[in-house]
Amino acid sequence: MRSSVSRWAVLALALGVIAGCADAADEGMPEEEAPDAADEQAVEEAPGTEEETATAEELGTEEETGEPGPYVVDIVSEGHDFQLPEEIPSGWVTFRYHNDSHETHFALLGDLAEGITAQDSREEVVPVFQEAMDLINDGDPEAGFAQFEEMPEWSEETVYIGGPGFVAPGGMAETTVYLEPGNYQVECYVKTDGVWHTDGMLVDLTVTEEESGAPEPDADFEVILTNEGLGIEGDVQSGEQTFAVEFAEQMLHGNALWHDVHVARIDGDSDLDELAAWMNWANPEGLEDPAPAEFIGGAQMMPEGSTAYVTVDLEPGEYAFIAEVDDPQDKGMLETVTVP
Ligand SMILES: [Cu+2]
Repeated sequence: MRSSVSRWAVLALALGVIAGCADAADEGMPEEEAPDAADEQAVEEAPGTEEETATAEELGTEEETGEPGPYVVDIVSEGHDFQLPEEIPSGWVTFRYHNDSHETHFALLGDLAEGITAQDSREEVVPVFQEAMDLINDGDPEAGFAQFEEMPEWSEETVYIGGPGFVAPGGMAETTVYLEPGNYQVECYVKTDGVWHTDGMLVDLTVTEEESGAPEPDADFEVILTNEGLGIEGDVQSGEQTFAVEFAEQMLHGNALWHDVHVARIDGDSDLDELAAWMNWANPEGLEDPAPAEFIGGAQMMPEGSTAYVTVDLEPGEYAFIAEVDDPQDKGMLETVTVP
């Protein structure tokens, strides 16, 4: 679960936010930390350091051109676990998240305050969320949200840096982000029987000073996220598609999170209201496995000014692009697309 960020800095807000006054949101944004210029940085510094960066798997260079290819880090889950390297390079990194389990998961990256580890999150953050969720499930959301006063101060400094979105059992989600060196955690806070998956899915990941050497990916279309909603620009075709996710604006929502985007296959029988309600963890049925749709990935929340790239394999059909926020439909954060 989200240990953090400024969402707890403005925690005093949470009750009010949940009650519907969502304004003070941006006070909490760590804009200074937002990797605004992330797009430009990697491209220049990428002299083929690939051979040296042997800590994780990667795709080879494109031999014909001599240009560096993506730096791929595979993450595997077989249950409530994350199997991944302990260290990866900084710069553009492509995560391929293989969900070999029987539940829906995601892999959210959080850049932790100095000296903080996933163990600190397990000891000081997870219990707060679990107590809160238990109270919400017992019908006392007010007492549940009051729990967040117990969040440790360091959690306010956690900066969420995206990562693979929701992915159905047996699926693979691919997301590319630009990472600064630091001590990160990777987490999934989907719930099973009201218990967060952070019981096992909260692990450390060190991002080293070494550069991945990978270029910024090219995009086939774009998803623009603003505080007014989610917009898709360009044509969405079938086959393998990479879309850029531009976090043009960012804000704190009623579920105390920033917006993001996930992609789910839908059909005529899909209940979009049910899907929308599922996107809010603060609902007892929200984020509770199984998901009401087949998710195929997405881009987890990032600071304003960031860009992520998501690669999906689209068969012709209907898809929902949706944010993990409260009331995504009312916020213009649910768009449906027909892929020809
Ligand atoms: Cu999970």
